[in-house]
Amino acid sequence: MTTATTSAGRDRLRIAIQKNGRLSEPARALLASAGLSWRESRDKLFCYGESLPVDLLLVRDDDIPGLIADGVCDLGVVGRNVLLEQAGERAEAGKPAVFREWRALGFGGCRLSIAVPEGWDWQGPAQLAGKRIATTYPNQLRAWLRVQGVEAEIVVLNGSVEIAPRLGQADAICDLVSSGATLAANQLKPVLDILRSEAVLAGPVAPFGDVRAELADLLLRRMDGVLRIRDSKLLLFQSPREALPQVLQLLPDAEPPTMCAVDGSETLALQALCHGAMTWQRLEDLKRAGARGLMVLPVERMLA
Ligand code: PRT
Ligand code: ZN
Repeated sequence: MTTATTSAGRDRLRIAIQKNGRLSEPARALLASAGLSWRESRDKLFCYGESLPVDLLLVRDDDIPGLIADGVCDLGVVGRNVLLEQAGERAEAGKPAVFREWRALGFGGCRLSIAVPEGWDWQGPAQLAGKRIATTYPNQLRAWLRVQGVEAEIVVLNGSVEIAPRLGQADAICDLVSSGATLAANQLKPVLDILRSEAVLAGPVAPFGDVRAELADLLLRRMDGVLRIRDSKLLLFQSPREALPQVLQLLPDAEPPTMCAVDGSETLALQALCHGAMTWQRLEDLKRAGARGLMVLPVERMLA
């Protein structure tokens, strides 16, 4: 199948997501909150979009950039670490860029870090010169070493990178870290991050030239709405007019509030969309500043 025959003229949008793994549930949840619903095929590899002509293909995360490059899928939800690694691989091979990050999605957060044995007295990247570094991310590591002007040997492994130093295969590693527990269990310590990663919506570099452009636009608008309000709350309260400056100072993450005067008094009724966590502590601080009748409401949907 060529790119032209698989992707040209399709009137449904096809999104690849991870079948099983860290990103599969949050990716489905995000797409569902953007109003998509599906009927799953018996082999559970394909989900036929029912509410919109947007289908899902369930695959291994590492296959997603290639599926976009080949035009088999239009969009994909994948870790930035995977997307950049495969973009780097294409660039090294002299191939043109065909996929890129469209949106950061705010889940699946981790770092691609250099980690060294706990006993090392870490002085900086120059210490890696002449050392062997094990990784499953050779392209990103190579690019980083180049920028640092450090020459080291890259040992490419397919997994279990964290045990490479103990097995004598490498002196240091470059691997994904989230809590750091895996490194600690292997007597390693992270010393610097070469990438901050999270799940991203990946898509082609070139725009779609058919009905998929409208579908992708619609999906992006809805996803943006979902992402904007993910941790947002609607705060309703009243405040004496003179206390307003102090009260608003405690709401730096709020959109400009809507306010109206309560009839015949110096009291204002306000509603503000707040993007940060609305903790008890924060509500108590607002009350001390003069706010009254505080009410925190969940926000389900928003269309800017
Ligand atoms: O089968 P498939 O190929 O689809 O899945 P996979 O095993 O390759 O991927 P999966 O599900 O493990 O990870 C998918 C994506 O989740 C990654 O590409 C990252 O973008 C993201 N992610 C977020 C992580 C982590 N956090 C993470 N902690 N991917 C891997 N890890 C590893 C880490 O390297 C360590 O070995 O999990 C282990 C635990 O980490 P600590 O630091 O919490 O101990
Ligand atoms: Zn994988």
